[in-house]
Amino acid sequence: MPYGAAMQADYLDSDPAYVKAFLDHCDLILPMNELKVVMLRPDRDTFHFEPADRIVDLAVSNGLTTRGHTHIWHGGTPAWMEAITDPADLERELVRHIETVMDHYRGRVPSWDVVNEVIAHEPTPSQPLRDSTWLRTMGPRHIPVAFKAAQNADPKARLVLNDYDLEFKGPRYDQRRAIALSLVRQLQDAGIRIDGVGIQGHLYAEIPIDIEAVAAFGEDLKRLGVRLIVTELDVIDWNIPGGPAEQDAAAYAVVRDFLDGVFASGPPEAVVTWGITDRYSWIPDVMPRRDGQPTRPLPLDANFRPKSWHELIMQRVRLPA
Ligand code: 9MR
Repeated sequence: MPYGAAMQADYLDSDPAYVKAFLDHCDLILPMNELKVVMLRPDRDTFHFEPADRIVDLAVSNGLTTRGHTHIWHGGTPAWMEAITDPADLERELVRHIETVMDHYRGRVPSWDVVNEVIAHEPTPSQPLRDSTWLRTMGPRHIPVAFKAAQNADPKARLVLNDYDLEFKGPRYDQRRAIALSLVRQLQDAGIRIDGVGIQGHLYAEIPIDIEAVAAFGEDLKRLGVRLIVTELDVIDWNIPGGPAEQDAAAYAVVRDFLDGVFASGPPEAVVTWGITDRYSWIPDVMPRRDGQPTRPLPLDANFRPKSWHELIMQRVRLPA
């Protein structure tokens, strides 16, 4: 099973040690931002493939695998696309986008996050889905339309529904897991293929994992023929008092519990971390530490030294199924 990490094209030229870290440690490298619609499509007529191509080519030429992230995301839709108000027009553009991008990468990108974060942040029975331009303009059918287009565009690609907050304890998380399962069933009932559910794994060092619930979620998916995949693992440590030793110990414990839950139903399709080194991460920008000290979200520290939870991932992915 591959261990992989998300890479940012921004640092390819400026930081040779960054590229080396991926080549030293990864079986899979995926573009973190470069395949988002907002990055690929500055305007309706342009497909700007170069930055994503650099990462995909780096992976493929080194014999590694890759993944695509992502066709539909409320946080990655360009303004010109959000401005489309006619449902048929938006649907045509969505299908054209998916066909063009998957055609470009056919045979090189074998797994895609077709939709990302379509479950409402705090779902209610009447509002299970994310309030986005997609939902407002096309309704819930933006999800099957996207999967169907992806299936047609590259019949061999693995198609994944990706989301966050699927691993913690409590009714809100139970509900989010239930909605993910229900989306899988709805696609299958409509005769549309879905191969995986991505559990992003943006963990909080102080929030306990519901190991049993994650295990049951994996079993439920398995019964539907769908596999879990860890897509964006990292650890938010802003509430952990102390220094690097305390941060890393807390991170180790939460990653261990998370992997215990995920692996309970069998090996996931892959384990992917959202970056590889503490040198570059979204977490200090969005959730910096209260004491102003550096965050330690990723498996390699800022000097590329592996932490104990990097070793833990390696043990799990190398274990015979
Ligand atoms: O880590 C990504 C950051 O570099 C980007 O600026 C941001 C906006 O495109 O997206 C971040 O990645 C997100 C991912 O695409 C979806 N799940 C949440 C991730 C962290 O915000």
